[in-house]
Amino acid sequence: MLKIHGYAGSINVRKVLWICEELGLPFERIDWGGGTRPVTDPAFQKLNPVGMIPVLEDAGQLFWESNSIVRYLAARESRHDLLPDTPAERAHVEKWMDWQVSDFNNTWRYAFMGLVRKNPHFQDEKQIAESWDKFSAAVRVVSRELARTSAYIAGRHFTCADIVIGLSIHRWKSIPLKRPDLPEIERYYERLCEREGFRLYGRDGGA
Ligand SMILES: N[C@@H](CCC(=O)N[C@@H](CS)C(=O)NCC(=O)O)C(=O)O
Repeated sequence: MLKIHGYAGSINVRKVLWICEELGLPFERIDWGGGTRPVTDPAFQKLNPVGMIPVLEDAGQLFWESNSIVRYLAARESRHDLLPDTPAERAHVEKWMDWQVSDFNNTWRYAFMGLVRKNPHFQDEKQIAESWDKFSAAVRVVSRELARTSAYIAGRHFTCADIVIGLSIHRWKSIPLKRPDLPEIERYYERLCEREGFRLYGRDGGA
């Protein structure tokens, strides 16, 4: 059976939990990080040299980086609907995944740590406001793309990219600040709520 290392509240662990639900793959989850067992433990460092969760263990092989794990599992199950096998179609899915884990991810850190995690090191009001503005600007990018596709981030069908973008949208909605009115985002969120994986691990799986 697959082993997923990482505490269940982590947004990056929840990507892996959600794709397992989409694929119908059973797994065992093992707590690391987030106040459970520290990722600095030498036993964890053996699982991932960069010391981050999630880590996926599959028949003795170790995989890390959440978006890579999502792609690996979709490819392992030959789910070309979730991860297309033609280069151009696949790149259209992957570009959103790469943007999520790099640029989009970097917008919210300060506001999320300060307002949701209530970390005392992230309480500067100006920096919270700057982070929130950047986060909302990135969500507007998603909103404009959804207006173009009328459905999902990479086109008419649900793909791996919606797992990582969907979790990011949930995070945006978890920030206790007044949000701009973005009907495309609300419709997308409702569409994602139709999926068991999002209901279990995206929407309700924590902030
Ligand atoms: N780029 C990495 C980022 C992973 C990451 O930031 N993981 C966080 C949890 S969301 C972590 O390992 N935190 C250490 C801890 O919780 O102790 C990925 O997508 O897998």
